[in-house]
Amino acid sequence: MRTQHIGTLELDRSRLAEDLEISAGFHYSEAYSDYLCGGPWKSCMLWAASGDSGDGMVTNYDYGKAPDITDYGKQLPYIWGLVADLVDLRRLNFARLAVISDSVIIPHRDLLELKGIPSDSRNAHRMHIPLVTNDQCFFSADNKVYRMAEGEVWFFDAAQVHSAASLSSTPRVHLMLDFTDLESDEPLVKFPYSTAGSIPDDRVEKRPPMSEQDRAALLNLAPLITMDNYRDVFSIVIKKHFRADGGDDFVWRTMREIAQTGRDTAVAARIDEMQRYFTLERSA
Ligand code: YCP
Ligand code: CO
Repeated sequence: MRTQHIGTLELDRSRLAEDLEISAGFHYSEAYSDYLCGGPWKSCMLWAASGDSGDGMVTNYDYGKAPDITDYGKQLPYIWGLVADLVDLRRLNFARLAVISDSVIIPHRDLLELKGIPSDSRNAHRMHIPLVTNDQCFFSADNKVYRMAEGEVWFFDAAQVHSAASLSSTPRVHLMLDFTDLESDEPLVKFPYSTAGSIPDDRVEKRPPMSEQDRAALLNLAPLITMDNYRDVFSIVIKKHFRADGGDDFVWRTMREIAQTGRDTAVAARIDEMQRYFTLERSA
């Protein structure tokens, strides 16, 4: 399903705040933090196989067991109620809180590591519902940078190369829901929606074109890039992508160019290897 906004929930701010305060005491997994440059990707399972919150790596759950609410989910009556009222729980594999601040996500595709899981039980559709966000939180795909607002329900195409950023110290909290494939025409969501949409124009950031000066300045990192700092360079390049339009595939293209122009061939090899891992193949 294409990334699109399909509806909006009216959030009860005070009940949400109560749940979020409870969730502050949870143990969050930092699985997948290698996808980020900056702060970690913190997640907490509210619904997962056998109701076991597990370690947060979706490849480490037993897909033969029915998913159920976890002890964390049970402690968040308001947030869990939002999920239970909204979606078809029979197809819900995972519901997680996903929290990031001061961080950017390396452009990647998800679901690549799930090919070994039977097609009727693996994650195939994702939804995002921002619970707490701010104007420095972004997503990107297809060289579009866009924002989701609090309470909005989005279908999210995780099979497409995407990136995200939370460019302030205020934590961004999203509900992230993963569903199995659709066997029938039965709707995933209990309100009327169509899947014919796309990212609304008014959510797309109007970024200025990348200046020649900025491009040159980024390429001037080539003599500096080493195995010690290539993730810092990644962070600079990804942040630049969220602020200015450098064209299609800007992040990977620029990282490859910086690495290949640099002195250390090991760095160029690492960037190639990362691009394969994050966007092409990732065996379980
Ligand atoms: C995301 N994808 O795009 C997540 C982050 C890894 C998987 C963690 O938000
Ligand atoms: Co992702």
